[in-house]
Amino acid sequence: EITITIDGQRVTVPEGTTVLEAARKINIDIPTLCYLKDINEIGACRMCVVEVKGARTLQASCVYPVTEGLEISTTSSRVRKARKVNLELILSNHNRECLTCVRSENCELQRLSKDLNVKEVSFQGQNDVFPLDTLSPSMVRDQSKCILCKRCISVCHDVQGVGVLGAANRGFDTKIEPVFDKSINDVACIYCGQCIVNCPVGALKEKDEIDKVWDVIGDPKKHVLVQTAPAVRAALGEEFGLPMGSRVTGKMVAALKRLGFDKVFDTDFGADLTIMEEGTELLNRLQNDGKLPMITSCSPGWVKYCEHNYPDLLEHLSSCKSPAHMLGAVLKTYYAEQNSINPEDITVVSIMPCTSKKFEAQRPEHEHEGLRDVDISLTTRELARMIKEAGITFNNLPDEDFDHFFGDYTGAGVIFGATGGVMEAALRTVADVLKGKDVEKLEYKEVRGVEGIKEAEVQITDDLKLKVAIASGGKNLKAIMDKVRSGEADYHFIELMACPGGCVCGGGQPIIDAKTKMDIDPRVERAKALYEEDVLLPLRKSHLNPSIQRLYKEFLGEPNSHLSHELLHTEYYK
Ligand code: HC0
Ligand code: SF4
Repeated sequence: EITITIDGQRVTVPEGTTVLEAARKINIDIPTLCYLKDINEIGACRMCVVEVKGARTLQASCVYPVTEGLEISTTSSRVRKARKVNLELILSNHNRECLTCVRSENCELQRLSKDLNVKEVSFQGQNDVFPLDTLSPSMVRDQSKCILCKRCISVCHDVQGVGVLGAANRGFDTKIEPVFDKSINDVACIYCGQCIVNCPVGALKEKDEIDKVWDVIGDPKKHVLVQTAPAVRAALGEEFGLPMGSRVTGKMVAALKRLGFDKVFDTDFGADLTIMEEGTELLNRLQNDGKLPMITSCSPGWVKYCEHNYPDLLEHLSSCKSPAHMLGAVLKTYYAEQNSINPEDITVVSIMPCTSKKFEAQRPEHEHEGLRDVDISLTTRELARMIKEAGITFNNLPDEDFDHFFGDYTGAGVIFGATGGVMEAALRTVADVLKGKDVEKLEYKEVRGVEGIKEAEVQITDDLKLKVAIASGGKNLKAIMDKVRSGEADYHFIELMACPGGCVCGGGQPIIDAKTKMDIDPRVERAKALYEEDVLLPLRKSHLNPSIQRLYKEFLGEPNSHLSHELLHTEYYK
């Protein structure tokens, strides 16, 4: 325990605390910009400088550890002046088209300018002209807004284990970019969007496809179906000022109906369907000496990561398409047939917490007889913008229900959005199948939680103990995959998700500023919303979904049937 004095107030904190954190404890909010807790603590932007008694120069409080008796001033005129000069220098080189910026009102730089009372920018910047990098199907880089905070570099390298972003040149010419100034499309980027959700400004953003969706909705010839990923309901409310972790399933459906979609379906149905297919595939591999461990393949960021880094291990991936794509494929066949609609007139829009899903939607593997499984994929943020553009007062909407059949889902489908959820959903079904009865146990707490890597052994029957692993966040995927490659991983089944915490914290979710993330863990809050919905549902096992049962009876036959393989499975090669 160490006691220091900040602006005349005494505060006692554990050793290893920084001055920035200590100040927060006594409600002093020192400004920061490059700071990202545990990820980018580099003291580079110098917005957080403070005066330390006895020290000659101002110190960056985000990296300055407390020592007994330290005396700090956070508001002296020297401090205030230095911060303003630093901020104005950043602003002088920043493209300040705030009115039309996607991050307007959710920009840490804008907020800081306001908080620090900056009234004019007294420096003349270089204002270099940079072309937008729009080549990737998922994201856009706008160098003119980059403030060189390096958060994206740290996230991409240290959290995601990808490392395709770096700093080039020095001094005024410093630029953040992929190696050799390539497009993000031409490096091993997995489009996870973690750099986007950690960018304080608008230098990185998803590729906006809202207008495409408005166009199809407005086209009388098009029958437009929308589906929502499990994790969207756990975060969309944040865009409308609701607290983190608010579950807005019913309001989200109501909003989608008002936007003009012909039917509002749920990716959770696809998740239940995936459990049928993937569970059966797992049992087959177990019984017939198939490739083990089997690894989930629903996170397109993870699939791309595997293709770039473990092409020799692609056989471990389940052949199942992701839930969103399974649903798309049955909408363009069974649904089209049932409703006598020409599948070519159907547009499937998916609302996803993910930027990589835009890439997945375009993959050549994901079509059937020339029809795309998913035509357009929007992020949670894009959906929020559409709702705002339509003038819908989201918070006053009533709760409405998904449309029948493809909007019917179980609790197992809902929890897919949190790390460990796919595993738990699979265990619920596999246990029933192997025991030949409705097993009472529903909750597998051992696979829940936000740790980056989880391992568990689950006794399913007397002779089968399933060994499973779950990981989220690229760096953790790497740790697991290195074990698989070296033969040390004696698991049967592994769930891997590219984003830390799983889809609830996907790169397409509402963006939470660095300050808020010091106090609240969105992985925890958003996951809670999903587990809450799971408990509320009458059915919590995928195979008990009556609409899934009917789909097999009337259309697919049985899991892993010939037709299932044609529509719902694929193979990845690189
Ligand atoms: Fe996910 Fe999915 S759970 S990847 O994390 O499997 O994006 O939410 O939609 O497809 O269901 C994302 C979330 C999905 C899919 C589902 C899976
Ligand atoms: Fe790195 Fe993911 Fe951003 Fe690509 S999308 S640059 S992999 S953080």
